[in-house]
Amino acid sequence: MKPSIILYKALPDVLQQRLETHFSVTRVPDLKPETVAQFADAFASAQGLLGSSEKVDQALLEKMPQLRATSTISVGYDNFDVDALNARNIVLMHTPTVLTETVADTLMALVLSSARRVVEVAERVKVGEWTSSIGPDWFGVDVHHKTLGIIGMGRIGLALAQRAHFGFGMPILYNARRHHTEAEERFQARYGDLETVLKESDFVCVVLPLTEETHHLIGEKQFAIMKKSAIFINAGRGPVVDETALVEALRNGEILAAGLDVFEKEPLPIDSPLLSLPNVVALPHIGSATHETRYNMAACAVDNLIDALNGKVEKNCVNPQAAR
Ligand code: 8YV
Repeated sequence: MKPSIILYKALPDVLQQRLETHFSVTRVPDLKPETVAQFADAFASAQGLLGSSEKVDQALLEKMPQLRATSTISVGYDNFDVDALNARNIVLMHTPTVLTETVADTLMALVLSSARRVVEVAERVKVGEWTSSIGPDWFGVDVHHKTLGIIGMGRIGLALAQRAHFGFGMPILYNARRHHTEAEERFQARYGDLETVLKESDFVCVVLPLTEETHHLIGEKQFAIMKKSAIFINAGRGPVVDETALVEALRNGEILAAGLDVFEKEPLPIDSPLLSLPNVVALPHIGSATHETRYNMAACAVDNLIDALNGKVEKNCVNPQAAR
């Protein structure tokens, strides 16, 4: 008999079929308590769980006594209670490599659009404000050869450094838990403590996962030591930044602008003060959102679940020690 799994995210047909050759699949719309109650038998017998974005916590795990493997269509897994998974020997698989280049492209898009005010001036063209040759009120600031600060030198930070160094001649300054030899050798990246990176960078790019240590890592004090001309970019996880402090820093001119793909609350509420600031580019968490990459992430997550339920956790597993 095929093992039973719960699928809580739509997949392209070909991937859904691949999943069905290996598993008996129950497709549910989400992981809300009322959905879990409605499909109680399927949750009770499921050995695998596949989807993305929703909370997988103790309360859900209690409804899934047979669960052996979870597979998320994302690199980030802050929505999972990993301690609870470990306590039950449930493995967690993720998709760390397939989205790296696409997210780095998004970061470069945020850098360029914030510095050159692309969104703002394009809107002005659309409402008919381009009536004579443009003056300084349309100007942005240069990107090339400015110092790019990267906080978090993981795979995505490295791909960003590559683009900035080779494409834009930008000196790279970075902070991470440890020195990154490859970044230093290939892109002449310079290591600095957090304060140095904040103080000396023209662009401060946060590419960090959300953990207890990174929650509100960037707040009032950190914005205060950035250059007044600094542009702040976040495409990791929203709660790494104290958004109230960010709004104040943007309003008070402590920094020049911000390019954001992630927020403390997503979807970003329409009454967020960030949306009334002209010097903010706010994207709807599109970091990995291209047709190609989202397909590759879903395919990777499907393969990860097949591997995990066959006891193979050498690749893409967050907690291989939990494998029984
Ligand atoms: C995901 C992301 O696409 O991978 C991540 O951690 O933030 C995005 O690439 C998003 O979580 C939706 O699945």
